[in-house]
Amino acid sequence: MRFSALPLIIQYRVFCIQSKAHTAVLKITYKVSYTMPNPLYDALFAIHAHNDNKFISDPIEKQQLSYSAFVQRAAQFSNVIQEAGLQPGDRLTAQIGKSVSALALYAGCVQSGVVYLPLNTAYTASEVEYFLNDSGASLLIADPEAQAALTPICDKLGASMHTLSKNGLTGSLIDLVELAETSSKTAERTEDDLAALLYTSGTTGRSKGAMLTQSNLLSNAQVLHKLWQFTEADVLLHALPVFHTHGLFVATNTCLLAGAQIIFEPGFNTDRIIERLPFASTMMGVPTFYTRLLAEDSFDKALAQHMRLFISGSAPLLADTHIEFEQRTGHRILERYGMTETNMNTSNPYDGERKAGTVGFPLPGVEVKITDAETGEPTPQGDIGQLEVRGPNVFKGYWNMPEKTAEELRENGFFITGDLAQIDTEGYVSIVGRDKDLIISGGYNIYPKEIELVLDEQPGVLESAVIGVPHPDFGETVVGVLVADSDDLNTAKVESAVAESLARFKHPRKLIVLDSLPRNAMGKVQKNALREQYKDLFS
Ligand code: MCA
Ligand code: AMP
Repeated sequence: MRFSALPLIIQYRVFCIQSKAHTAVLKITYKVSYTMPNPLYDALFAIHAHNDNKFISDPIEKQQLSYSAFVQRAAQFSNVIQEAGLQPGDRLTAQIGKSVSALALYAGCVQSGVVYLPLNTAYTASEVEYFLNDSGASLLIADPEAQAALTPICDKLGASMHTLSKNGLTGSLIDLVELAETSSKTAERTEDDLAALLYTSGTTGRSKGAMLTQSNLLSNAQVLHKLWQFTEADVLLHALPVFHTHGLFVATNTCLLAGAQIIFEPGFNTDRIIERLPFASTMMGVPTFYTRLLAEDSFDKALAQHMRLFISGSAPLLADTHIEFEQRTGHRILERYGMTETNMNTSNPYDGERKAGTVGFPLPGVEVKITDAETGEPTPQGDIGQLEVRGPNVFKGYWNMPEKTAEELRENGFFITGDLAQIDTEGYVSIVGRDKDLIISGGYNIYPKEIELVLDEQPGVLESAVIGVPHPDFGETVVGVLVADSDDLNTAKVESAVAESLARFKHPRKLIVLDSLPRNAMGKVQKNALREQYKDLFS
């Protein structure tokens, strides 16, 4: 391991215990260690080069991979990326299943200095085309099943493609990885260099690429690791997708820093989770995970007794779920709040009261304030206003969108989240609403405008309004309200057109046809009235 890969504190200890005779030499080494060539790689991966503890395991199927083997695998991916001609700062897009190879690809990108752009596996070919084109990525890693649809897009955009099967075991990428050396040159990066580009939808319809730097990811992981007290004795039950901040950075980076073990599930399957829970000490999930567990009689106190911590985020956890969970298991879920652009911002305390319906306190190093949307001035204590955050966790801006960036990221470093919040007298933050037209279904963000644009194009549709309504499983779900401009409106045809262009999770679960949309005096569609009218559709 390169000496500089050791955290400074350890290096300092090594330095202190050396004999006096070596002091001169060590002083030089200590100085050299200040130039960390790739802070994220060094902290998350290089540190484990000789760690033979388990990293990924499946206690039921008796499979395991050590940290050191993973670091070697990541180096093979890094070599393949470099041999493909990608330079530090270039973008690599991946639309692949959840597998150890997917994680090693992420690590390989960090090592080679390439910006990682993971995509939801549900995205259609036309959605992938947008991301590939907008990011200017030169390499796409895709599922072999998508190869036929994506090859013409890559050809058009001048990008190369490699395939990786859902389980990460086969594909043209693996063929090359198998032949690659198990050590790789680590690209020199600074804390301010980009590590990842994660797309997040916008109110204007099309997605914006959030530029996340090495220090955005590293600083947040360091804070969470400490705050949630992760250690190498922990075993995290990981059932989240690894194409979003929650599963890729919050869950994985925190474990990597701690040297903890991960039970790496391909997705959330309630039976498999219940089977593996006895082997875990912690779990992170979206609220749907917890409501699905509570729906199982076998999920009881005995099953959860040994657990150290359950964490929830990405969508509001209903206070009722929080209370029912505690009654059933004796555990209070720790709720935290974040965004793609900011990583995590607030968290309920590890020690101390975890208040239901709140997202806790600002993380160490993160400032939050509640401001008036009109004036941008702080509101009086306890008032509801827009939530702004500032800290090392806050992204660098939107890829190639300086104007959008300037609208949401103030010059003084505060990012306007678009969430409405209030802070109680003890300092607990509550997210009470959204200043943005956003639906969160099962933890996935859905921007109504993107769906409305597709609906409005369909024959027979005069106009549309897309709303989110309460849903027992997904928290919220999508409903499309249409106004017909002729007798030609065929909702089945509208549904198949939506299926062509948008990922399944964005599809309206119901289409309703009205004579007209409710509007206010200014002519603006009153979505609140529609939400109220259809709030019991799925209850
Ligand atoms: C799957 N479907 C969905 C969703 N997921 N529809 C709406 N919303 C969803 N979230 C579709 C499937 O395609 C399927 O369609 C049908 O719904 C039922 O699928 P099911 O088997 O029940 O779904 P699943 O595979 O069990 O997935 C549900 C899930 C999953 C486990 C809740 O969506 C999930 O893992 N969500 C986590 C999302 C996440 O990681 N968010 C973090 C974003 P059909 O029936 O037609 O086949 S990061 C973030 O928000 C910030 C930074 C933060 O704070 O963390
Ligand atoms: P994303 O754009 O996918 O990163 O989603 C970020 C959004 O998810 C935030 O702006 C919030 O609206 C929402 N969110 C995340 N965590 C929570 C939470 N614990 N409670 C309420 N909303 C949340």
